Amino acid sequence: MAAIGENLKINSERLWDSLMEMAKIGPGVAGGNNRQTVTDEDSEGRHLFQDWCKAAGCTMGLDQMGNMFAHREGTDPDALPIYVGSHLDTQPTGGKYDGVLGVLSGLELLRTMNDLDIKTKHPIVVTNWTNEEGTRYAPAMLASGVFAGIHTQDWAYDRVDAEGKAFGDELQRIGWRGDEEVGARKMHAFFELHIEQGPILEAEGKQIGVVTHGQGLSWTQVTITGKDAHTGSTPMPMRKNAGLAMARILDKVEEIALSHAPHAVGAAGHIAVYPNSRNVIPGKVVFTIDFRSPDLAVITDMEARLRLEAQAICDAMGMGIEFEKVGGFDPVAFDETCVQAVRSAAERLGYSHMDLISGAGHDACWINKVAPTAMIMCPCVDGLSHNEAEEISQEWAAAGTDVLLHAVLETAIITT
Ligand code: HGY
Ligand code: MN
Ligand code: MN
Repeated sequence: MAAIGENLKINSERLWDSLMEMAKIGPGVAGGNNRQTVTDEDSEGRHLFQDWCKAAGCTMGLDQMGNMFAHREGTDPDALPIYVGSHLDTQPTGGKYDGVLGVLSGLELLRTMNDLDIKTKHPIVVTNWTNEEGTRYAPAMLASGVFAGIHTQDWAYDRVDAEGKAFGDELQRIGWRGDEEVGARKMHAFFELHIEQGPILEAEGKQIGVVTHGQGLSWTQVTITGKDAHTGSTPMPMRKNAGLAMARILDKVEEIALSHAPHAVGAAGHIAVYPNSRNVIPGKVVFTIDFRSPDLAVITDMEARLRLEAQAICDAMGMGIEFEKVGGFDPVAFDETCVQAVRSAAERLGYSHMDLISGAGHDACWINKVAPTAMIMCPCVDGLSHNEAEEISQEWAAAGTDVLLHAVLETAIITT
């Protein structure tokens, strides 16, 4: 077969149709998706993906964390596979493309290679990583984290959701707990296509993000203990209002993140107020602070200042406070050879591109610890994600998948 030419492209219509078909499973209430990890909707999406992969001639592997591996044979049985993929689970008010584009673009690679009867030295494996989002079960990237040896499988199985249901039990219940040992698979390389989930590529008018790094993440769960009391008859000086303490702490979180502008970010997305009754002063609040930065020293500083400032606020208000680190990973530098394969693919195809640091966390951030890894990003409209209005164009999806195809074929070595 001729060298990989710029005219070698995927089937954009077929990719888009598959994205729209998957989006019908676990619909949200505003055009997006609510297909949370190890729910029945997750299982339905997994079955559809598995059916498509089998129709494309793949064999399907499944490990004890429910990670799915659709395998396309290579010509050299001893060559380690090239893995591609992302996640099919979504936020409760998620979009149609976060993670899903990375899985279904991998499937589109196999379909295109089948159409053109392309054979490669290295096998190709398309992966669906379980519980990337970390919304129902913290932390994010749970199963890829077990695969990379970050978390033990038992610890992961014991994670509980807001209803007290354990992850391992739910994975078993939906019938997607496989037998394969997690992490036993060895990879030649891993590539992940993902929407940017930020505004940079669209604002810069670029079709492709060549992701050189991923920023680090820190999740600290804070529990404040005040005192339930009547919101009407309790005099203001007597109150132990845990909600008020949280408000003052969240204002400090904003101040701490802005003190490291322009790259650091901070917010609380998870907030639980108890008893959450209109006429009861909240005696307890539990919330999670999400700090991120490309610089580990900045993350460490933000974590330390949060604990110091929050403790001082609660001491002054006569309330108890507890901190628990519930997630996090250091900033990531992706593999230069894989990153260059992405960059040269974009150049060969004539797609506008720029180097990018990923603002969001991805399974690739953990897989980078066990295999040479790189990411490709495509723009998303207004940089919006983790919102049902998340949107991308068919052209952006196709361009990202074309780059994935070329980067993978360059790495997998075409034999015919
Ligand atoms: O939190 C993240 O960055 C990813 O969306 N799980
Ligand atoms: Mn994602
Ligand atoms: Mn996400």
